[in-house]
Amino acid sequence: MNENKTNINWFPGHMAKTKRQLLEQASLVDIVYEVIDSRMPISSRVEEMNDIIKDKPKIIIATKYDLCDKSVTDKILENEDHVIKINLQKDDIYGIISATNELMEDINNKRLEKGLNKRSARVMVIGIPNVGKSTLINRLVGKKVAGVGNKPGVTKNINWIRVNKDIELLDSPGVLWPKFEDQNRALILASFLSIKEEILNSDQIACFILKKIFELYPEKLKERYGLDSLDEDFIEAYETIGKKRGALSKGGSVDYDRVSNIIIRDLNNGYFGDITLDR
Ligand SMILES: Nc1nc2c(ncn2[C@@H]2O[C@H](COP(=O)(O)OP(=O)(O)OP(=O)(O)O)[C@@H](O)[C@H]2O)c(=O)[nH]1
Ligand SMILES: [Mg+2]
Repeated sequence: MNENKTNINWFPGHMAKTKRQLLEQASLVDIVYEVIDSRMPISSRVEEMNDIIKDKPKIIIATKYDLCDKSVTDKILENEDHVIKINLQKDDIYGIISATNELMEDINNKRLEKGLNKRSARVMVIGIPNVGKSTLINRLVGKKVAGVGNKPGVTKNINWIRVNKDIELLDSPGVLWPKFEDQNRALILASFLSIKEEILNSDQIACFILKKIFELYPEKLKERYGLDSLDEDFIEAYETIGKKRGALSKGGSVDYDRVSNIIIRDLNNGYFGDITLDR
């Protein structure tokens, strides 16, 4: 692994600035939506969440529920308090709205007790890259929102957009780099494109995907690529997949780079079927 590249993840000034901004933004909201990916309901969690939001209520929005292994993901999330599992591309967002209203009612009751007026819920979205933050914001607002898609560390203004008469939303999400002390978590995150190839190369990621699927869902590997087993150095597997998928270089030999990309794409397009990589 290239050391310069590995450092991108831990650019301390950048990290500190992002976190400071997030702390500021979080101090303005009543409720936080923590967006996680249902296919990695442990690995995609925001580690510093409690530092950032203190004791504010939070709703976990587990996106891409359509692509995950439901029984595994349900089990992992069963002890969490407010969880909405959702396919953001199809499902209605009513569950998110009603969970928000419910939490806000408590907050407003406390305000009333203190002699303050009731007011709209102010919420913000926080999550690691590629979990569906922008999609969620667009769904809530009902149209494409300009501030959406900002990269971490970019200074932006605080803009509130109205979701409905009871809810206001911060227009840009808080993005945090995931932490990964262990290689397994880094590879799961990379498999689902939440950390980019700056940190791990596509061969490493693709071989990890093959290994994981063989371990957890061997029948899916057989179905997709006709593989019953995995050889230790993945060469036979790459040869089989490359030939099957026509990933050949000009000379007719298997193009390993292309095979790696096929494997990563197949996973992310849901072509192996429903998969959850965390246990
Ligand atoms: N199948 C499926 N795809 C989803 C779902 N939610 C989001 N996506 C897709 O996931 C990809 C990433 O979604 P984004 O909304 O761009 O994610 P993000 O968190 O804003 O990503 P960054 O801005 O890169 O941090 C897009 O291709 C979405 O269409 C879902 O519930 N199901
Ligand atoms: Mg985005």
